[in-house]
Amino acid sequence: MKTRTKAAIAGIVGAIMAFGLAELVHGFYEGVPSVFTSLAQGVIELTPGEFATRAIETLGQADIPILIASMVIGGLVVTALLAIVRLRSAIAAIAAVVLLGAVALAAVFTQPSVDPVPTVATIIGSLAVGAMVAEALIRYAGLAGAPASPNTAETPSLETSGSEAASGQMAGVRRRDSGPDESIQVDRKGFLTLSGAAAAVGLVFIGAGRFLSGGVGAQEVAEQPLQIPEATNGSGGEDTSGGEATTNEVTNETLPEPPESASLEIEGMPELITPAANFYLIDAALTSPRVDVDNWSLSVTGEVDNPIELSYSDLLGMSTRESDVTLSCVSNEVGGSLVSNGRWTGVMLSDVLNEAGVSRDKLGAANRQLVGRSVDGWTAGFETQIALDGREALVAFGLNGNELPVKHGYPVRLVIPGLYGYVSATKWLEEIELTNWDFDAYWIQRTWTKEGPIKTQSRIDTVSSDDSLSAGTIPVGGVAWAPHRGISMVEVSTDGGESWNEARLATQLDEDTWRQYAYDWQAEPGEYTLQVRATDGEGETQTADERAPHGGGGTDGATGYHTIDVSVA
Ligand SMILES: Nc1nc2c(c(=O)[nH]1)N[C@H]1C(S)=C(S)[C@@H](COP(=O)(O)O)O[C@H]1N2
Ligand SMILES: [Mo]
Repeated sequence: MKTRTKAAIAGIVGAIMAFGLAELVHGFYEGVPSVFTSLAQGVIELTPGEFATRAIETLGQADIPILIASMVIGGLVVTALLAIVRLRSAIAAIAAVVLLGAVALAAVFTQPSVDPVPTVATIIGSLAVGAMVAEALIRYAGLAGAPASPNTAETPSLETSGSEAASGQMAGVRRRDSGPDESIQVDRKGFLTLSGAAAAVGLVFIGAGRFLSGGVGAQEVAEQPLQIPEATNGSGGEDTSGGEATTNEVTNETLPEPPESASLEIEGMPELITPAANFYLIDAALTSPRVDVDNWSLSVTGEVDNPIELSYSDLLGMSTRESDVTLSCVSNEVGGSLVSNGRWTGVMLSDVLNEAGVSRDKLGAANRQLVGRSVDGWTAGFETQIALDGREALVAFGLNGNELPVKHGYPVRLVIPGLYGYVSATKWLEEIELTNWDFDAYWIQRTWTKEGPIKTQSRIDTVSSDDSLSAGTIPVGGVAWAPHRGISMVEVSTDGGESWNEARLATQLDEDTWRQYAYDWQAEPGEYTLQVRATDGEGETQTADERAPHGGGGTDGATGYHTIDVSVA
Protein backbone atom coordinates (compact mmCIF):
# COMPACT_ATOMS: atom_id res chain seq x y z
CA MET A 1 0.00 0.00 0.00
CA LYS A 2 1.32 3.40 -0.93
CA THR A 3 2.18 5.94 1.69
CA ARG A 4 -0.34 8.35 0.31
CA THR A 5 -3.06 5.76 0.34
CA LYS A 6 -2.39 5.09 3.99
CA ALA A 7 -2.34 8.78 4.77
CA ALA A 8 -5.58 9.24 2.89
CA ILE A 9 -7.17 6.42 4.86
CA ALA A 10 -5.95 7.96 8.11
CA GLY A 11 -7.45 11.30 7.09
CA ILE A 12 -10.77 9.79 6.16
CA VAL A 13 -10.96 7.85 9.41
CA GLY A 14 -10.20 11.04 11.31
CA ALA A 15 -12.98 12.82 9.44
CA ILE A 16 -15.46 10.04 10.20
CA MET A 17 -14.53 10.27 13.85
CA ALA A 18 -14.88 14.06 13.89
CA PHE A 19 -18.26 13.98 12.17
CA GLY A 20 -19.35 11.09 14.37
CA LEU A 21 -18.63 12.98 17.57
CA ALA A 22 -20.33 16.12 16.31
CA GLU A 23 -23.42 14.19 15.18
CA LEU A 24 -23.51 12.33 18.48
CA VAL A 25 -23.54 15.55 20.48
CA HIS A 26 -26.20 16.94 18.14
CA GLY A 27 -28.22 13.77 18.75
CA PHE A 28 -28.22 14.40 22.46
CA TYR A 29 -28.69 18.14 22.31
CA GLU A 30 -30.54 20.09 19.62
CA GLY A 31 -28.86 23.35 20.60
CA VAL A 32 -25.79 22.02 18.83
CA PRO A 33 -26.77 21.87 15.15
CA SER A 34 -25.69 18.99 12.95
CA VAL A 35 -22.44 20.07 11.29
CA PHE A 36 -23.21 17.89 8.31
CA THR A 37 -26.66 19.35 7.79
CA SER A 38 -25.37 22.86 8.33
CA LEU A 39 -22.67 22.39 5.72
CA ALA A 40 -25.16 20.93 3.28
CA GLN A 41 -27.43 23.88 3.94
CA GLY A 42 -24.47 26.19 3.34
CA VAL A 43 -23.89 24.55 -0.03
CA ILE A 44 -27.54 25.15 -0.87
CA GLU A 45 -27.46 28.79 0.17
CA LEU A 46 -24.31 29.50 -1.80
CA THR A 47 -25.51 27.81 -4.95
CA PRO A 48 -26.45 30.48 -7.50
CA GLY A 49 -30.14 30.84 -8.14
CA GLU A 50 -30.15 29.53 -11.68
CA PHE A 51 -28.69 26.21 -10.58
CA ALA A 52 -30.51 26.08 -7.31
CA THR A 53 -33.91 26.55 -8.80
CA ARG A 54 -34.93 22.98 -9.50
CA ALA A 55 -32.58 21.34 -7.09
CA ILE A 56 -33.54 23.18 -3.94
CA GLU A 57 -37.23 23.46 -4.37
CA THR A 58 -37.57 19.80 -4.92
CA LEU A 59 -35.10 18.79 -2.21
CA GLY A 60 -37.92 16.86 -0.64
CA GLN A 61 -37.62 14.50 -3.54
CA ALA A 62 -34.53 13.21 -5.32
CA ASP A 63 -31.95 15.88 -4.72
CA ILE A 64 -31.27 15.25 -1.06
CA PRO A 65 -29.52 11.93 -1.70
CA ILE A 66 -27.53 13.57 -4.50
CA LEU A 67 -26.55 16.46 -2.26
CA ILE A 68 -25.59 14.15 0.58
CA ALA A 69 -23.63 11.82 -1.68
CA SER A 70 -21.67 14.68 -3.18
CA MET A 71 -21.02 16.14 0.25
CA VAL A 72 -19.74 12.80 1.53
CA ILE A 73 -17.50 12.32 -1.50
CA GLY A 74 -16.30 15.92 -1.29
CA GLY A 75 -15.59 15.53 2.41
CA LEU A 76 -13.65 12.32 1.87
CA VAL A 77 -11.54 13.91 -0.87
CA VAL A 78 -10.81 16.98 1.25
CA THR A 79 -9.76 15.02 4.30
CA ALA A 80 -7.72 12.54 2.28
CA LEU A 81 -5.86 15.42 0.65
CA LEU A 82 -5.42 17.04 4.02
CA ALA A 83 -3.74 13.94 5.41
CA ILE A 84 -1.44 13.81 2.40
CA VAL A 85 -0.55 17.46 2.98
CA ARG A 86 0.22 16.48 6.54
CA LEU A 87 2.99 14.21 5.30
CA ARG A 88 4.73 17.25 3.93
CA SER A 89 3.90 19.90 6.42
CA ALA A 90 2.28 19.52 9.78
CA ILE A 91 1.88 23.28 9.95
CA ALA A 92 -0.04 23.39 6.68
CA ALA A 93 -2.21 20.53 7.89
CA ILE A 94 -2.98 22.27 11.16
CA ALA A 95 -3.79 25.46 9.29
CA ALA A 96 -6.15 23.50 7.05
CA VAL A 97 -7.86 21.89 10.05
CA VAL A 98 -8.32 25.32 11.61
CA LEU A 99 -9.79 26.53 8.33
CA LEU A 100 -12.20 23.58 8.23
CA GLY A 101 -13.19 24.41 11.78
CA ALA A 102 -13.88 28.00 10.77
CA VAL A 103 -16.02 26.82 7.84
CA ALA A 104 -17.93 24.43 10.10
CA LEU A 105 -18.52 27.20 12.64
CA ALA A 106 -19.69 29.61 9.98
CA ALA A 107 -22.10 26.96 8.71
CA VAL A 108 -23.59 25.98 12.07
CA PHE A 109 -24.12 29.55 13.14
CA THR A 110 -26.43 30.13 10.20
CA GLN A 111 -28.81 27.58 11.75
CA PRO A 112 -31.73 28.66 13.92
CA SER A 113 -31.53 28.39 17.72
CA VAL A 114 -27.85 27.65 18.15
CA ASP A 115 -26.53 27.34 21.69
CA PRO A 116 -23.13 29.00 21.12
CA VAL A 117 -20.85 27.66 23.86
CA PRO A 118 -21.61 23.94 23.51
CA THR A 119 -21.63 24.33 19.73
CA VAL A 120 -18.17 25.89 19.59
CA ALA A 121 -16.90 23.34 22.11
CA THR A 122 -18.35 20.48 20.08
CA ILE A 123 -16.78 21.63 16.86
CA ILE A 124 -13.37 22.32 18.32
CA GLY A 125 -13.50 19.12 20.34
CA SER A 126 -14.56 16.85 17.49
CA LEU A 127 -12.09 18.36 15.07
CA ALA A 128 -9.31 17.97 17.63
CA VAL A 129 -10.22 14.34 18.29
CA GLY A 130 -10.57 13.63 14.57
CA ALA A 131 -7.19 15.22 13.86
CA MET A 132 -5.60 13.28 16.71
CA VAL A 133 -7.03 10.01 15.42
CA ALA A 134 -5.71 10.73 11.94
CA GLU A 135 -2.35 11.77 13.32
CA ALA A 136 -2.11 8.68 15.49
CA LEU A 137 -2.87 6.45 12.51
CA ILE A 138 -0.26 8.26 10.45
CA ARG A 139 2.28 7.72 13.17
CA TYR A 140 1.33 4.10 13.77
CA ALA A 141 1.84 3.53 10.08
CA GLY A 142 5.26 5.05 10.42
CA LEU A 143 4.50 7.75 7.91
CA ALA A 144 5.44 10.65 10.12
CA GLY A 145 6.47 11.51 13.59
CA ALA A 146 8.95 8.67 13.74
CA PRO A 147 11.52 7.18 11.44
CA ALA A 148 9.99 4.46 9.35
CA SER A 149 10.23 1.17 11.04
CA PRO A 150 12.66 -1.14 9.37
CA ASN A 151 10.28 -4.02 9.65
CA THR A 152 7.41 -2.26 7.91
CA ALA A 153 6.86 -3.69 4.49
CA GLU A 154 5.72 -0.39 3.08
CA THR A 155 8.83 1.51 4.06
CA PRO A 156 10.20 1.71 0.52
CA SER A 157 7.10 3.41 -0.72
CA LEU A 158 7.69 6.19 1.74
CA GLU A 159 11.04 6.67 0.14
CA THR A 160 9.42 6.58 -3.27
CA SER A 161 7.13 9.45 -2.54
CA GLY A 162 9.98 11.10 -0.73
CA SER A 163 11.87 11.30 -3.97
CA GLU A 164 9.88 14.37 -4.82
CA ALA A 165 11.12 17.86 -4.27
CA ALA A 166 9.62 18.11 -0.84
CA SER A 167 11.29 15.02 0.50
CA GLY A 168 13.95 16.85 2.43
CA GLN A 169 11.38 19.04 4.06
CA MET A 170 9.25 16.06 4.85
CA ALA A 171 12.05 14.24 6.54
CA GLY A 172 12.70 17.38 8.50
CA VAL A 173 9.11 17.57 9.60
CA ARG A 174 9.21 13.98 10.58
CA ARG A 175 12.17 14.54 12.81
CA ARG A 176 10.81 17.67 14.34
CA ASP A 177 7.54 15.94 15.05
CA SER A 178 9.12 12.91 16.57
CA GLY A 179 6.73 12.01 19.31
CA PRO A 180 6.40 9.37 21.91
CA ASP A 181 4.77 6.96 19.50
CA GLU A 182 7.97 5.78 17.84
CA SER A 183 7.78 2.38 19.43
CA ILE A 184 4.14 1.70 18.50
CA GLN A 185 4.43 1.31 14.78
CA VAL A 186 2.23 -1.27 13.16
CA ASP A 187 2.38 -3.18 9.92
CA ARG A 188 -0.08 -2.91 7.09
CA LYS A 189 -2.55 -5.32 8.62
CA GLY A 190 -2.35 -3.62 11.97
CA PHE A 191 -2.85 -0.24 10.33
CA LEU A 192 -5.94 -1.41 8.50
CA THR A 193 -7.34 -3.04 11.63
CA LEU A 194 -6.83 0.11 13.67
CA SER A 195 -8.27 2.29 10.91
CA GLY A 196 -11.23 0.01 10.47
CA ALA A 197 -11.95 -0.04 14.17
CA ALA A 198 -11.73 3.73 14.49
CA ALA A 199 -13.89 4.22 11.42
CA ALA A 200 -16.45 1.78 12.81
CA VAL A 201 -16.61 3.71 16.09
CA GLY A 202 -17.08 6.96 14.16
CA LEU A 203 -19.81 5.44 12.01
CA VAL A 204 -21.61 4.14 15.08
CA PHE A 205 -21.46 7.67 16.50
CA ILE A 206 -22.90 9.07 13.27
CA GLY A 207 -25.66 6.47 13.28
CA ALA A 208 -26.48 7.04 16.93
CA GLY A 209 -26.51 10.79 16.48
CA ARG A 210 -28.79 10.56 13.45
CA PHE A 211 -31.05 8.13 15.26
CA LEU A 212 -31.31 10.33 18.35
CA SER A 213 -32.02 13.52 16.40
CA GLY A 214 -34.02 12.02 13.57
CA GLY A 215 -37.75 12.24 13.24
CA VAL A 216 -38.55 11.78 16.90
CA GLY A 217 -40.47 14.98 17.62
CA ALA A 218 -41.95 15.44 14.16
CA GLN A 219 -44.45 12.63 14.25
CA GLU A 220 -45.56 13.36 17.80
CA VAL A 221 -46.45 16.95 17.03
CA ALA A 222 -48.34 15.92 13.89
CA GLU A 223 -50.71 13.83 15.97
CA GLN A 224 -51.42 16.64 18.42
CA PRO A 225 -55.04 17.84 18.17
CA LEU A 226 -55.34 21.60 18.05
CA GLN A 227 -56.66 23.02 21.32
CA ILE A 228 -58.31 26.39 20.98
CA PRO A 229 -59.25 28.10 24.21
CA GLU A 230 -62.96 28.67 24.75
CA ALA A 231 -63.98 32.00 23.27
CA THR A 232 -64.60 34.54 26.00
CA ASN A 233 -65.62 38.01 24.95
CA GLY A 234 -62.98 40.64 25.34
CA SER A 235 -60.15 38.22 26.06
CA GLY A 236 -58.41 39.12 22.81
CA GLY A 237 -58.01 42.23 20.74
CA GLU A 238 -57.30 44.27 23.85
CA ASP A 239 -55.37 46.78 21.86
CA THR A 240 -57.68 49.03 19.92
CA SER A 241 -55.14 51.64 18.88
CA GLY A 242 -55.50 50.37 15.33
CA GLY A 243 -58.59 52.52 15.20
CA GLU A 244 -60.74 49.94 13.42
CA ALA A 245 -64.27 49.87 14.67
CA THR A 246 -63.96 46.27 15.77
CA THR A 247 -65.89 44.72 18.55
CA ASN A 248 -63.98 42.80 21.14
CA GLU A 249 -66.02 39.72 20.57
CA VAL A 250 -63.92 36.64 20.06
CA THR A 251 -65.35 33.93 17.89
CA ASN A 252 -64.12 30.51 16.89
CA GLU A 253 -65.71 29.54 13.61
CA THR A 254 -65.46 26.00 12.40
CA LEU A 255 -66.52 24.52 9.08
CA PRO A 256 -69.05 21.75 8.61
CA GLU A 257 -67.92 18.47 7.10
CA PRO A 258 -67.53 18.97 3.34
CA PRO A 259 -70.75 18.03 1.53
CA GLU A 260 -70.71 14.59 -0.05
CA SER A 261 -71.37 16.23 -3.40
CA ALA A 262 -67.92 17.83 -3.23
CA SER A 263 -66.26 14.44 -3.69
CA LEU A 264 -66.60 12.13 -6.68
CA GLU A 265 -66.16 8.51 -5.72
CA ILE A 266 -63.84 7.37 -8.49
CA GLU A 267 -60.79 5.22 -8.06
CA GLY A 268 -57.63 7.27 -8.25
CA MET A 269 -59.34 10.55 -7.30
CA PRO A 270 -57.29 12.39 -4.65
CA GLU A 271 -59.05 12.97 -1.35
CA LEU A 272 -60.86 16.29 -1.27
CA ILE A 273 -58.93 17.33 1.82
CA THR A 274 -55.39 16.04 1.71
CA PRO A 275 -54.39 14.15 4.86
CA ALA A 276 -51.42 15.88 6.54
CA ALA A 277 -49.22 12.84 5.95
CA ASN A 278 -49.77 13.14 2.18
CA PHE A 279 -49.59 16.92 1.98
CA TYR A 280 -46.85 17.90 -0.45
CA LEU A 281 -43.70 19.26 1.11
CA ILE A 282 -41.28 21.91 -0.08
CA ASP A 283 -38.46 23.37 1.98
CA ALA A 284 -35.30 25.27 1.35
CA ALA A 285 -34.13 23.93 4.72
CA LEU A 286 -32.82 20.39 5.03
CA THR A 287 -34.28 20.01 8.47
CA SER A 288 -37.41 21.56 9.90
CA PRO A 289 -36.79 23.98 12.75
CA ARG A 290 -38.17 22.70 16.06
CA VAL A 291 -39.86 25.63 17.68
CA ASP A 292 -40.65 25.72 21.38
CA VAL A 293 -43.96 27.62 21.55
CA ASP A 294 -43.19 28.89 25.04
CA ASN A 295 -40.22 30.79 23.67
CA TRP A 296 -41.89 31.75 20.42
CA SER A 297 -43.67 34.90 19.42
CA LEU A 298 -44.90 36.54 16.25
CA SER A 299 -43.85 40.15 15.70
CA VAL A 300 -45.45 42.56 13.29
CA THR A 301 -42.79 45.10 12.43
CA GLY A 302 -41.71 47.67 9.88
CA GLU A 303 -44.02 50.32 8.49
CA VAL A 304 -46.84 49.81 10.98
CA ASP A 305 -48.40 52.32 13.37
CA ASN A 306 -48.26 49.95 16.25
CA PRO A 307 -45.65 47.18 16.22
CA ILE A 308 -46.96 44.17 18.13
CA GLU A 309 -45.63 40.91 19.44
CA LEU A 310 -48.04 38.01 19.94
CA SER A 311 -47.37 34.88 21.95
CA TYR A 312 -48.82 31.57 20.86
CA SER A 313 -51.64 31.92 23.38
CA ASP A 314 -52.27 35.54 22.37
CA LEU A 315 -52.79 34.29 18.85
CA LEU A 316 -55.07 31.40 19.79
CA GLY A 317 -57.02 33.82 21.95
CA MET A 318 -58.00 35.92 18.96
CA SER A 319 -60.97 35.11 16.74
CA THR A 320 -60.17 31.95 14.84
CA ARG A 321 -61.67 30.30 11.83
CA GLU A 322 -61.28 27.29 9.64
CA SER A 323 -60.67 27.76 5.98
CA ASP A 324 -60.24 25.32 3.10
CA VAL A 325 -57.35 26.42 0.92
CA THR A 326 -55.42 24.66 -1.82
CA LEU A 327 -51.68 25.32 -1.75
CA SER A 328 -49.54 24.87 -4.79
CA CYS A 329 -45.85 25.05 -5.43
CA VAL A 330 -44.63 27.07 -8.39
CA SER A 331 -42.31 24.15 -9.19
CA ASN A 332 -45.24 21.84 -9.81
CA GLU A 333 -45.02 20.39 -13.29
CA VAL A 334 -48.20 20.12 -15.33
CA GLY A 335 -49.83 16.99 -13.96
CA GLY A 336 -47.51 17.03 -10.93
CA SER A 337 -48.23 16.39 -7.29
CA LEU A 338 -46.89 19.56 -5.62
CA VAL A 339 -50.41 20.71 -4.86
CA SER A 340 -52.62 19.80 -1.90
CA ASN A 341 -55.77 20.96 -0.22
CA GLY A 342 -55.87 21.63 3.50
CA ARG A 343 -58.43 22.61 6.09
CA TRP A 344 -56.49 25.28 7.93
CA THR A 345 -57.27 26.80 11.30
CA GLY A 346 -55.96 30.23 12.06
CA VAL A 347 -56.51 33.88 12.63
CA MET A 348 -57.30 36.24 9.78
CA LEU A 349 -54.07 37.93 8.76
CA SER A 350 -56.12 41.12 8.37
CA ASP A 351 -57.03 40.92 12.09
CA VAL A 352 -53.37 40.66 13.04
CA LEU A 353 -52.52 43.55 10.72
CA ASN A 354 -55.36 45.63 12.13
CA GLU A 355 -53.95 45.12 15.61
CA ALA A 356 -50.68 46.52 14.32
CA GLY A 357 -52.48 49.51 12.87
CA VAL A 358 -52.34 48.43 9.24
CA SER A 359 -55.51 48.78 7.25
CA ARG A 360 -56.56 49.23 3.65
CA ASP A 361 -56.78 52.99 3.84
CA LYS A 362 -53.28 53.20 5.29
CA LEU A 363 -51.48 51.40 2.51
CA GLY A 364 -48.81 53.21 0.57
CA ALA A 365 -45.45 52.61 -1.03
CA ALA A 366 -43.73 52.24 2.33
CA ASN A 367 -45.83 49.29 3.47
CA ARG A 368 -46.75 47.90 0.09
CA GLN A 369 -45.07 44.55 0.70
CA LEU A 370 -45.81 42.09 3.47
CA VAL A 371 -42.80 39.94 4.22
CA GLY A 372 -43.10 36.75 6.25
CA ARG A 373 -39.90 35.70 7.97
CA SER A 374 -39.26 32.21 9.28
CA VAL A 375 -37.28 31.37 12.43
CA ASP A 376 -34.61 30.04 10.06
CA GLY A 377 -34.42 33.29 8.13
CA TRP A 378 -36.36 32.19 5.02
CA THR A 379 -38.57 34.95 3.64
CA ALA A 380 -41.51 35.39 1.30
CA GLY A 381 -43.26 38.60 0.30
CA PHE A 382 -46.43 39.71 -1.46
CA GLU A 383 -48.63 42.79 -1.92
CA THR A 384 -50.02 43.80 1.48
CA GLN A 385 -53.37 44.62 -0.10
CA ILE A 386 -53.89 40.92 -0.86
CA ALA A 387 -54.07 40.28 2.87
CA LEU A 388 -56.71 43.00 3.22
CA ASP A 389 -58.97 42.35 0.24
CA GLY A 390 -61.32 40.08 2.12
CA ARG A 391 -59.87 36.70 1.16
CA GLU A 392 -59.24 34.24 3.94
CA ALA A 393 -55.52 34.89 4.25
CA LEU A 394 -54.60 33.15 7.48
CA VAL A 395 -51.98 33.18 10.15
CA ALA A 396 -52.50 29.45 10.50
CA PHE A 397 -51.74 27.12 13.40
CA GLY A 398 -53.89 24.13 12.50
CA LEU A 399 -54.13 21.68 9.62
CA ASN A 400 -57.08 19.31 9.34
CA GLY A 401 -57.97 19.78 13.01
CA ASN A 402 -54.50 19.12 14.35
CA GLU A 403 -51.64 21.41 15.21
CA LEU A 404 -49.47 22.12 12.20
CA PRO A 405 -47.05 19.26 11.63
CA VAL A 406 -43.45 20.32 12.26
CA LYS A 407 -42.69 19.92 8.56
CA HIS A 408 -45.56 22.15 7.60
CA GLY A 409 -44.52 25.02 9.81
CA TYR A 410 -45.28 24.31 13.47
CA PRO A 411 -46.29 26.34 15.34
CA VAL A 412 -47.49 29.00 12.89
CA ARG A 413 -47.40 29.69 9.17
CA LEU A 414 -49.06 31.89 6.59
CA VAL A 415 -51.63 30.55 4.13
CA ILE A 416 -52.65 33.00 1.42
CA PRO A 417 -55.30 31.76 -1.01
CA GLY A 418 -54.31 32.33 -4.62
CA LEU A 419 -50.55 32.74 -4.24
CA TYR A 420 -47.83 30.16 -4.82
CA GLY A 421 -46.05 29.03 -1.68
CA TYR A 422 -42.72 30.68 -2.48
CA VAL A 423 -44.17 34.21 -2.26
CA SER A 424 -46.57 33.66 0.58
CA ALA A 425 -46.75 30.51 2.67
CA THR A 426 -43.98 31.18 5.21
CA LYS A 427 -43.66 28.26 7.62
CA TRP A 428 -42.23 28.56 11.15
CA LEU A 429 -43.31 32.17 10.95
CA GLU A 430 -41.84 34.55 13.52
CA GLU A 431 -42.10 37.95 11.92
CA ILE A 432 -44.37 39.84 9.59
CA GLU A 433 -42.64 42.91 8.28
CA LEU A 434 -44.37 45.65 6.34
CA THR A 435 -41.97 47.20 3.91
CA ASN A 436 -41.69 48.66 0.43
CA TRP A 437 -41.60 46.69 -2.80
CA ASP A 438 -37.80 46.90 -3.08
CA PHE A 439 -37.13 44.08 -0.67
CA ASP A 440 -36.48 40.79 -2.46
CA ALA A 441 -37.39 37.66 -0.51
CA TYR A 442 -35.56 34.32 -0.60
CA TRP A 443 -36.61 33.03 -4.02
CA ILE A 444 -36.76 36.47 -5.61
CA GLN A 445 -33.07 36.87 -4.75
CA ARG A 446 -32.67 33.62 -6.67
CA THR A 447 -34.25 35.04 -9.83
CA TRP A 448 -37.87 33.97 -9.42
CA THR A 449 -40.78 36.17 -10.42
CA LYS A 450 -41.76 38.60 -7.72
CA GLU A 451 -45.52 38.20 -7.91
CA GLY A 452 -46.73 34.63 -7.76
CA PRO A 453 -50.44 34.21 -8.47
CA ILE A 454 -51.33 30.53 -8.85
CA LYS A 455 -52.10 29.68 -12.45
CA THR A 456 -55.26 27.82 -13.34
CA GLN A 457 -54.37 24.15 -13.68
CA SER A 458 -56.01 20.78 -13.98
CA ARG A 459 -54.82 17.21 -13.67
CA ILE A 460 -56.01 13.79 -14.73
CA ASP A 461 -55.87 11.47 -11.73
CA THR A 462 -58.14 8.53 -12.44
CA VAL A 463 -56.39 7.32 -15.57
CA SER A 464 -52.70 6.89 -16.21
CA SER A 465 -50.84 5.79 -19.30
CA ASP A 466 -49.79 2.44 -17.82
CA ASP A 467 -53.36 1.43 -16.99
CA SER A 468 -54.75 -1.36 -19.12
CA LEU A 469 -58.07 0.12 -20.18
CA SER A 470 -60.87 -1.85 -21.71
CA ALA A 471 -63.62 -0.48 -23.92
CA GLY A 472 -66.71 0.85 -22.17
CA THR A 473 -67.35 3.76 -19.82
CA ILE A 474 -64.08 5.12 -18.43
CA PRO A 475 -64.37 7.98 -15.96
CA VAL A 476 -61.59 10.43 -16.79
CA GLY A 477 -61.37 12.57 -13.69
CA GLY A 478 -59.18 14.49 -11.34
CA VAL A 479 -58.80 17.93 -9.83
CA ALA A 480 -58.70 21.46 -11.20
CA TRP A 481 -57.68 24.53 -9.28
CA ALA A 482 -57.53 28.30 -9.58
CA PRO A 483 -57.39 29.30 -5.92
CA HIS A 484 -59.44 32.36 -5.09
CA ARG A 485 -60.95 32.51 -8.55
CA GLY A 486 -62.61 29.12 -8.38
CA ILE A 487 -63.31 26.67 -11.18
CA SER A 488 -66.35 27.12 -13.41
CA MET A 489 -65.75 24.48 -16.08
CA VAL A 490 -63.50 21.53 -16.85
CA GLU A 491 -63.23 19.94 -20.27
CA VAL A 492 -61.67 16.68 -21.31
CA SER A 493 -60.37 15.81 -24.75
CA THR A 494 -59.76 12.26 -25.93
CA ASP A 495 -58.29 13.26 -29.28
CA GLY A 496 -55.34 15.39 -28.24
CA GLY A 497 -57.27 18.65 -28.09
CA GLU A 498 -59.21 18.45 -31.38
CA SER A 499 -62.52 18.33 -29.58
CA TRP A 500 -63.53 18.96 -25.99
CA ASN A 501 -66.18 17.44 -23.76
CA GLU A 502 -67.50 19.21 -20.70
CA ALA A 503 -66.88 17.20 -17.56
CA ARG A 504 -69.29 16.96 -14.65
CA LEU A 505 -68.13 18.94 -11.65
CA ALA A 506 -68.30 18.10 -7.97
CA THR A 507 -69.64 20.87 -5.74
CA GLN A 508 -67.04 23.59 -5.29
CA LEU A 509 -65.91 23.30 -1.67
CA ASP A 510 -64.57 26.83 -1.79
CA GLU A 511 -63.29 29.12 -4.51
CA ASP A 512 -59.92 28.81 -2.76
CA THR A 513 -59.80 25.05 -3.21
CA TRP A 514 -59.43 22.57 -5.98
CA ARG A 515 -62.52 21.06 -7.52
CA GLN A 516 -63.07 17.49 -8.60
CA TYR A 517 -64.34 16.70 -12.09
CA ALA A 518 -65.03 13.62 -14.17
CA TYR A 519 -65.94 12.92 -17.76
CA ASP A 520 -67.59 9.60 -18.50
CA TRP A 521 -65.79 8.56 -21.60
CA GLN A 522 -67.45 5.94 -23.83
CA ALA A 523 -64.24 4.39 -25.02
CA GLU A 524 -63.83 2.22 -28.08
CA PRO A 525 -60.67 0.17 -28.60
CA GLY A 526 -57.81 2.25 -30.00
CA GLU A 527 -55.04 4.71 -29.17
CA TYR A 528 -55.99 8.02 -27.60
CA THR A 529 -54.44 11.19 -26.27
CA LEU A 530 -56.31 12.44 -23.22
CA GLN A 531 -56.12 16.07 -22.18
CA VAL A 532 -57.80 18.27 -19.62
CA ARG A 533 -58.29 22.01 -19.32
CA ALA A 534 -60.05 24.17 -16.76
CA THR A 535 -61.82 27.50 -16.85
CA ASP A 536 -61.65 29.65 -13.75
CA GLY A 537 -64.45 31.50 -12.01
CA GLU A 538 -63.72 34.60 -14.06
CA GLY A 539 -64.33 32.71 -17.28
CA GLU A 540 -60.69 32.43 -18.25
CA THR A 541 -59.53 29.08 -19.64
CA GLN A 542 -56.04 27.86 -18.79
CA THR A 543 -53.53 28.38 -21.55
CA ALA A 544 -52.39 25.58 -23.85
CA ASP A 545 -48.90 27.10 -24.07
CA GLU A 546 -46.49 24.54 -22.71
CA ARG A 547 -44.04 25.95 -20.24
CA ALA A 548 -41.94 24.29 -17.58
CA PRO A 549 -42.23 25.75 -14.06
CA HIS A 550 -38.83 27.36 -14.40
CA GLY A 551 -39.04 27.74 -18.13
CA GLY A 552 -37.78 30.65 -20.19
CA GLY A 553 -38.56 34.13 -18.98
CA GLY A 554 -38.36 33.34 -15.28
CA THR A 555 -40.06 31.18 -12.72
CA ASP A 556 -43.74 31.77 -12.51
CA GLY A 557 -45.33 28.35 -12.79
CA ALA A 558 -45.88 25.69 -15.44
CA THR A 559 -48.55 26.03 -18.11
CA GLY A 560 -50.06 23.69 -20.67
CA TYR A 561 -52.55 20.85 -20.61
CA HIS A 562 -51.98 17.63 -18.73
CA THR A 563 -51.69 15.07 -21.51
CA ILE A 564 -51.79 11.28 -21.28
CA ASP A 565 -51.50 8.72 -24.06
CA VAL A 566 -53.59 5.62 -23.47
CA SER A 567 -54.59 2.56 -25.36
CA VAL A 568 -57.98 0.94 -24.96
CA ALA A 569 -58.35 -2.77 -25.68
N1 LIG B 1 -39.81 28.78 6.18
C1 LIG B 1 -40.12 28.31 4.96
N2 LIG B 1 -41.39 28.43 4.53
C2 LIG B 1 -41.74 27.96 3.31
C3 LIG B 1 -40.78 27.34 2.47
C4 LIG B 1 -39.46 27.24 2.95
O1 LIG B 1 -38.57 26.71 2.27
N3 LIG B 1 -39.17 27.72 4.20
N4 LIG B 1 -41.17 26.87 1.24
C5 LIG B 1 -42.30 27.54 0.62
C6 LIG B 1 -42.75 26.89 -0.60
S1 LIG B 1 -41.77 27.10 -1.96
C7 LIG B 1 -43.93 26.23 -0.67
S2 LIG B 1 -44.51 25.67 -2.15
C8 LIG B 1 -44.74 25.99 0.54
C9 LIG B 1 -44.93 24.53 0.75
O2 LIG B 1 -45.64 24.29 1.94
P1 LIG B 1 -45.77 22.81 2.46
O3 LIG B 1 -44.38 22.22 2.54
O4 LIG B 1 -46.44 22.87 3.78
O5 LIG B 1 -46.59 22.08 1.44
O6 LIG B 1 -44.15 26.49 1.72
C10 LIG B 1 -43.46 27.72 1.58
N5 LIG B 1 -43.01 28.10 2.90
MO1 LIG C 1 -42.84 26.16 -3.67
